[in-house]
Amino acid sequence: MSNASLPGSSTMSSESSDLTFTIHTAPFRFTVSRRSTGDVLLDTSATLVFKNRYLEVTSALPAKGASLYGLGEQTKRTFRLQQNDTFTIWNEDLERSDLLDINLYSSHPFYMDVRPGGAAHGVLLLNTNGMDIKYGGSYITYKVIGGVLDFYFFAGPSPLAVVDQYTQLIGRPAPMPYWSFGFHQCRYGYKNVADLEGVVAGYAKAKIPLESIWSDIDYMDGYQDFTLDPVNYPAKLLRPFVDRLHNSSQKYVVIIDPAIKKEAAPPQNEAVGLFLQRNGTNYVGRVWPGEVYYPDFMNPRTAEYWARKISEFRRTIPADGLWCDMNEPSNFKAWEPLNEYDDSPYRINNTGIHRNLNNKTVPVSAVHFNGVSEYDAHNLYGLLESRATHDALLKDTARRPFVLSRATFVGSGRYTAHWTGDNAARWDELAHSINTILNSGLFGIPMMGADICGFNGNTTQELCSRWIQLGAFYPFARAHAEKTTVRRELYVWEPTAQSARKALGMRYRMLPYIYTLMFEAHTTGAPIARPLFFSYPQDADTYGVDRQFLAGRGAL
Ligand code: MIG
Repeated sequence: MSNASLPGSSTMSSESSDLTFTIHTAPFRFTVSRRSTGDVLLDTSATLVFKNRYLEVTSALPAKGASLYGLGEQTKRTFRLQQNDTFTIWNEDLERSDLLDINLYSSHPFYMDVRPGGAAHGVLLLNTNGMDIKYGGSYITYKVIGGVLDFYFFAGPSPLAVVDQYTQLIGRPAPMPYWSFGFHQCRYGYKNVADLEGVVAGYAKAKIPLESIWSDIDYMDGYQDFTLDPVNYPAKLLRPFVDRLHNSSQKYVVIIDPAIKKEAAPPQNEAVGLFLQRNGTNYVGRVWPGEVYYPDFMNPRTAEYWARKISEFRRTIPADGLWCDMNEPSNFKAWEPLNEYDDSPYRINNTGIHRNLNNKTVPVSAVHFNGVSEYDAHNLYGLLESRATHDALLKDTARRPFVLSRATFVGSGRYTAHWTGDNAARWDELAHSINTILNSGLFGIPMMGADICGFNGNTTQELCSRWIQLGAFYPFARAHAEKTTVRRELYVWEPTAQSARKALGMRYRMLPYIYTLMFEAHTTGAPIARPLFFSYPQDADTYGVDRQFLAGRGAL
């Protein structure tokens, strides 16, 4: 460290770093600058508030010429941040992801800033609490409802160097198995094993490659994890079906929701500490199976319980991957009577209308292992479930796990793939999917996709044809749909089938390349789907491009 003191300020920097940190005493503020260019990357001169449960910091940005990307998760009109864009960071199950600029399932208080000439840096506020962030063009403001101001700066200076440095800190993306880069078909509402068989046969007949078929909550008995519907999905039919899939080198993925039906929880004496607590007992919420407890994945014993349940289930149905839904965590129960711990002094803009933090989730007054409050840990729920699920699969199969999680946080990429959630079958959604997917790459979760053909609403032949032409180049390529909508397997319309054969044919020819990109992602953090400026950082014309993207360095 060198420490050059000016009157009223002191500057710190390590010899090897291009960044310097300066504390100014009168008035108090701190700045972070890039030594080689003199650029100021953060300057807290405008506002700095540090109180219990309320932190506010504003940093000046150059009035012109900084291009920012990241922050979220939310659906956005453009990939590059626009002046006056706002972000709320709070994991939320809105039941739809097609509304613009509203907090969704995941939390990533990380952005990348690219300056004219191409020098890029990254900024992470490593804080799990809810927050509002405003990008004002010439400034960025954080209003955070807890924790501390734990900022990390990644000096780049290339965009690839930024994600390399970022994933060194938060964990490298999990190496996904080769099969998971094939095409996946899912649908909420597949009726029974015969329905699944028909879909697999439909793909074979249409000569469209199908790597895996998925089951949504339909396979369960009363929507309970680790059970099978005895009428429509009995083991005596489902197991031979999965065996036949495996014999033809195809895979089977099932959904699991975190919440466990009260009656199915281990007896009280074994269950102590396994579930979230409130007022000294297990908190009871409501999700698909009825009244439920929420596993507390902060407790190492809960991870053991989870691994045991997964392993037991896999003895009956050897599922190849697991899909973790509803892990914001979602809760259908109306708000509890609120106590002082169920609110915050400043109301973040939850769901776009400043809803209470408890909206559609576990009350934030609930308590985890070691007394950690849900108020502080809420945004970690999906990350911790992903870790437990990943580790359970690894232990049970001794193979690279495939996990898909709806809720994510900083570092989730180490365990899981991700998707954009409940999108809509609309043209604007086709476009917006690119923004969310490129963001996920910045967040260290490169295995990312959107529901091809759209989830909510009735799709059309034309939209579905175009969507597979784009979706064939998503890192994670899965078609999925809501149960009340028209069937949209890619063979349903012949023109769509033609598009699918062509686009997926190209994807399959590129699989060795895509798989190499996965290796690069795992070793250096480089996204699989990349913005153009990753390959052309000096070319300012690429900074606003979000209707095109690159697979790796060179395939547009
Ligand atoms: O309350 O399992 O985002 O993909 O099909 C809805 C049913 C629960 C939400 C997921 C969606 C899934 C659906 N789930």
